[in-house]
Amino acid sequence: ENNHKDNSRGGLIVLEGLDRSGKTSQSSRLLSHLEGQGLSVESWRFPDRTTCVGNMISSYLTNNSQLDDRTVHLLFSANRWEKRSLMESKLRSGTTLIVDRYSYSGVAFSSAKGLDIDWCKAPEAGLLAPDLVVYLDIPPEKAAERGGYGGERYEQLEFQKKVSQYYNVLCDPTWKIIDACLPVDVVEKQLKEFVMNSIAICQKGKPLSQLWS
Ligand code: DGP
Ligand code: NA
Ligand code: NA
Repeated sequence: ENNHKDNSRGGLIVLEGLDRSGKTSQSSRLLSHLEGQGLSVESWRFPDRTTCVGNMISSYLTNNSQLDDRTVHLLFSANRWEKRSLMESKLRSGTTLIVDRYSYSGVAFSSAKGLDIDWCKAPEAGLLAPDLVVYLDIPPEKAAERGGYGGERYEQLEFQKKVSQYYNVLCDPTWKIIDACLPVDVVEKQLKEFVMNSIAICQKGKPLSQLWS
């Protein structure tokens, strides 16, 4: 197994990007690859629509309910908080988590509505910090061309343009950016390389840390 050291752990790998940037299909390719390497790995996504909070979020996203912008922001955050302890125990037990969207989506999507960015970051502080953030970079116009959007609340070009601007604000030099317009196999190859490096560092006992605190 991976437990060469007591403090060996799994990696917290986060994929971010606009809607239709390819995160979901890349996560599943990555999952198969890592499983094939014999690693303990799970694929997660936020929002996790299976919980009570997630149900409220899902109903909002599908336009089956209306919620105040700050209220929905806090629900998305609560949806990450309700998974925090499980996330920590999985990582400590050596399982790598590939997470499709995290706090950066939280901040980028809510700021794009006009909410103050620092107000948006505040409830995310203290969640586990990712070991790796990979941003699948796609121009909003290109994303919109990809077979159209599914019709959920945020899936509109003008809104996605604003989200992309806020991702730019959040992006720091530790993020790995992949051009999501490249062929899927090329994106997959680049992603694997970033992820394998990050997991190796976590296996050597990199301490867990907290986001924005
Ligand atoms: P997905 O299941 O990845 O398609 O996400 C659903 C939609 O919700 C998508 O448009 C991105 C958006 N979203 C994801 N996380 C958050 C969040 O924390 N806050 C807000 N406001 N929107 C989010
Ligand atoms: Na979506
Ligand atoms: Na998505």
